[in-house]
Amino acid sequence: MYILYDVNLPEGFNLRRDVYIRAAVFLRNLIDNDTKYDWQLVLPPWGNLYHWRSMNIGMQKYIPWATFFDIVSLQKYIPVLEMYEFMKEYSVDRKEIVLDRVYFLQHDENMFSAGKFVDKNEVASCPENNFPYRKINDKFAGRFWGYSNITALEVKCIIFHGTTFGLMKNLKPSIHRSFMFDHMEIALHKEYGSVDYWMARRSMRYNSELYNVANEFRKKYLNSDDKKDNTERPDDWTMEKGKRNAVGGQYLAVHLRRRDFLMGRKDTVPTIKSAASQLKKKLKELKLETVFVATDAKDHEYEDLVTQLRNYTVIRFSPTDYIRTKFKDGGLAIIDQIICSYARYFIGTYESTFTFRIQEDREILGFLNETTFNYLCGTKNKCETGGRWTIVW
Ligand SMILES: Nc1nc2c(ncn2[C@@H]2O[C@H](COP(=O)(O)OP(=O)(O)O)[C@@H](O)[C@H]2O)c(=O)[nH]1
Ligand SMILES: [Mg+2]
Repeated sequence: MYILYDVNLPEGFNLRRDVYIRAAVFLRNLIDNDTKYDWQLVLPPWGNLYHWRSMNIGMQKYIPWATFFDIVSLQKYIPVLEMYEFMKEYSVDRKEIVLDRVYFLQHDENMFSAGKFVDKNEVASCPENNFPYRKINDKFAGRFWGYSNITALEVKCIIFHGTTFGLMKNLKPSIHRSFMFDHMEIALHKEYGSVDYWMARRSMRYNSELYNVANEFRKKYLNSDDKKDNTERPDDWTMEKGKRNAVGGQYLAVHLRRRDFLMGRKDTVPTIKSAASQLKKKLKELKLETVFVATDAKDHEYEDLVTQLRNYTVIRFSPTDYIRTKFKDGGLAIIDQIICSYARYFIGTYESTFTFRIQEDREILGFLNETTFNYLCGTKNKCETGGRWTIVW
């Protein structure tokens, strides 16, 4: 039995990582509740993301999860397989893949306008606009992660509200073999921040080569290594234990989100000048000399920041062509995130899911909350404190 899913097209990398956790916990529950069938989750290949626009590094499409994540670690939480493996396993002639059933999830607009929410899973007519499926002969063609050889026998539109748990009633394993949920982001976490959530999150270890690149950089430019920083941990995440004594490398790390965040977020996203003065203040207070900057800023903005912080060592990760081509924009994002997660002190950007993922990694590594849940301030004098989603073991 296979579960597949896709996410609303405009969503970025780091929200998609959160949707994986929802899907993984869903699978975990399914497997625990039902021993009759073998359930597996098919990992939706990465591609065509709005932010991934580096040129000359080849196609950023159909990227398998192994490029970014450690599949063996994922498998210690639930059975997963890559799309290309599924395609080989599922189709008889190795050409055409016909999924049994697609559920196209939609929000209940009435609930949103009334502000009253109850669980719902109701078959409805399919939308006229923005509906990617169309019937050709006896099958449905659709987006299907960009694969033109995938179709479905049936597509059902569902008005959905509630947690992933509510999706279970749509599964009919005695009749069908494969189920795809489109717009999986509409289903909420079964229990956000629960032990299950954190197990799934901890199973998302990165591809070990990405750790190697990040660790080499830490050692070479930031004088940081796990032994000194008290951030050692077992290779196997299931052997990890909760702790709060991580020290981190002798640097402050900042995630400075720009680009689309500069629009309509003046209250929470600072100017470069303001960011520099906030960083200076913190560096002085913490008696640190070095800032690691993870950012999607344009070069001139970064140069501006470096100039304003001229009395400090300001550094960012600059990939070689080889690393850029091999790991692509997604891998570079993860390298930045790893380096931030090992810093003595971290300051993020309010409401950025990129920042959230760093905070989670720091929770797993065992840093004190005060060193993790910090945000740059925007033009508003009062700074946002944001939620503290602390780890549960
Ligand atoms: N390498 C790198 N990429 C970044 C950084 N900040 C943003 N990006 C890119 O921009 C995308 C941001 O989108 P998303 O993952 O949705 O996070 P959010 O929009 O900040 O919540 C990331 O996936 C990266 O591709 C950064 O500090 N370093
Ligand atoms: Mg985003």
